[in-house]
Amino acid sequence: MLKRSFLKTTLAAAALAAAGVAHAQAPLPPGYKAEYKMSLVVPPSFPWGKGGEIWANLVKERTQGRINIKLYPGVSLVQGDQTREFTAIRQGVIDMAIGSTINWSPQIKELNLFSMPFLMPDYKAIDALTQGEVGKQIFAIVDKAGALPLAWGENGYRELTNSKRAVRTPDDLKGLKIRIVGSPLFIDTFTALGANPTQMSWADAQPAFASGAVDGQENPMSIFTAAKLHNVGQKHVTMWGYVADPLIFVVNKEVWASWTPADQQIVRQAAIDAGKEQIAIARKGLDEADKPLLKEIAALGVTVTQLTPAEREAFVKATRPVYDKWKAQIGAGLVEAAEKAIAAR
Ligand code: X2X
Repeated sequence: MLKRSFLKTTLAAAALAAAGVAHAQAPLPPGYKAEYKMSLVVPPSFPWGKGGEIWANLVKERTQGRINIKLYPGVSLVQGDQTREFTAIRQGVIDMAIGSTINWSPQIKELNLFSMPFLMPDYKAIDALTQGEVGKQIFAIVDKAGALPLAWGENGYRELTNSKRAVRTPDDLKGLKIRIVGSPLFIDTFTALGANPTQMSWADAQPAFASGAVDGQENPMSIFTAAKLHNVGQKHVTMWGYVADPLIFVVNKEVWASWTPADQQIVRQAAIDAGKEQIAIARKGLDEADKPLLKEIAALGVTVTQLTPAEREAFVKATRPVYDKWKAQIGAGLVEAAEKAIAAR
């Protein structure tokens, strides 16, 4: 008897609790997960990771919590190996990501387009590609490779830094051990310049700078400041603007198919809105005429070398054979479409 009334009370309490939960949060549509995993290389203290936070928050707000996204910075879902990220998205180990074209280029050779040395001279040139026909072609290729692309973001212009000396000429790079990531295109570029390139993940790179195992690297200034690379010996910056890596917002295709059309539309629009905001954050301090971010970096005790057009041209010339070789590998048609779009910007 006692046992039975206890059971009754417990059941009633459970029913009430369930009703309470249902009141606060409508039940998820069938097939929805309680949480989705978003992969990122860096956390929200970097403009790139901030883009992930903005996207996740917009989605949560606009779906009233139906789609709840957790950030996994440090590409932790693939144990820090950023060049395996795209495969993991395709396979469903990762539900969604904002990834650099560099990190996915081992799987999608056309993404090497953005790593072609000195292809994009300025921000307008990046926009001419990502916001135009070339961008559409690239999205079709990413889609075919197995993940659904939704929007563009930007890591930024990758400037050269090192611990040894100010670099003004290809000769100054001779013998410097430079950390690179991603595709063999980077090995070719730095070999052509007389440097000694070594491939390693971002996770491994930072201790390697600190210990002096490598002399230099190339990354956007927003990464330089957020990671405080001046504290790990990177005291010389050369603004050469040789390559910029866009970011692509993607979703795993099965995850996408599991959402209602209305929620798909919300996730897509949120990615576009977050991408726009993220690009503005990534360019802050660099797209103004006086580039105020460079003054801040110089104030950290860093030498900032700005090349004259003639000095820059020497780097262009030295890497031209690499450009020509990779034009064929990427596909001459795509590269020529990019060259035309940039010329017409
Ligand atoms: O590893 C890098 O250099 C980084 C953080 O820029 C990328 O993920 C491409």
